[in-house]
Amino acid sequence: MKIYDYRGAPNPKRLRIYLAEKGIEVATEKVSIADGETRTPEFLQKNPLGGLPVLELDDGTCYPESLAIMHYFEELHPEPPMIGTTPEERLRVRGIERICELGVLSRVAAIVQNTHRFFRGRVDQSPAVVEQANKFLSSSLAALDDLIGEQPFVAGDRPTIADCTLYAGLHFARNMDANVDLSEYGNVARWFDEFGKRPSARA
Ligand SMILES: N[C@@H](CCC(=O)N[C@@H](CS)C(=O)NCC(=O)O)C(=O)O
Repeated sequence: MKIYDYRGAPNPKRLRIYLAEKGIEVATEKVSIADGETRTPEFLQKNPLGGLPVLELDDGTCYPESLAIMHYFEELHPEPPMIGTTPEERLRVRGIERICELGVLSRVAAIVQNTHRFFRGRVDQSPAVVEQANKFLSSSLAALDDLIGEQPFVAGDRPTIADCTLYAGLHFARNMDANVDLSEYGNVARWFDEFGKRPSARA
């Protein structure tokens, strides 16, 4: 199997963080978003929406969607558990992960696409979209700040898929100058600093 991957993008990064935390090694092949390689007819056959990451199994079948790929690996390799060990824990972790993706990573992506010079000419950049995204982002960060509290990880005392998604989202914001100010969210800021020291954060 192999993963089609690109280092400058948040969804491939959250999968790499997850795999590093699990200690799972999978071959990767770079597909450059910057060079338009996700939009070639060959790549669109692997994922009609052109997004990364994509998991290709040994029989050649291809599967997009980072979260679905994490769930697949979690079923193959349940240890260490990164979604929880009981139905209630999984319910809680999955819900928090959704806040991290829909409230943070996706909002950061919208801000970056509508402000960064890389996307000028590729996207019809709109200040109204940035304003909306910033509002949703602020309320999501406030909710996560309360949820994290003094816990070492986003969903408790061990890393989960929620950490992978939140770290990839905030790391993308920092790398792409999205001006996400964490000073009002002290618990998120502390967690971001601490998680950033883990080897998986450099994956
Ligand atoms: N929901 C998808 C999103 C995939 C996605 O949009 N990936 C971006 C990078 S973060 C991408 O590859 N964009 C390039 C393109 O759309 O051509 C996932 O979680 O994997």
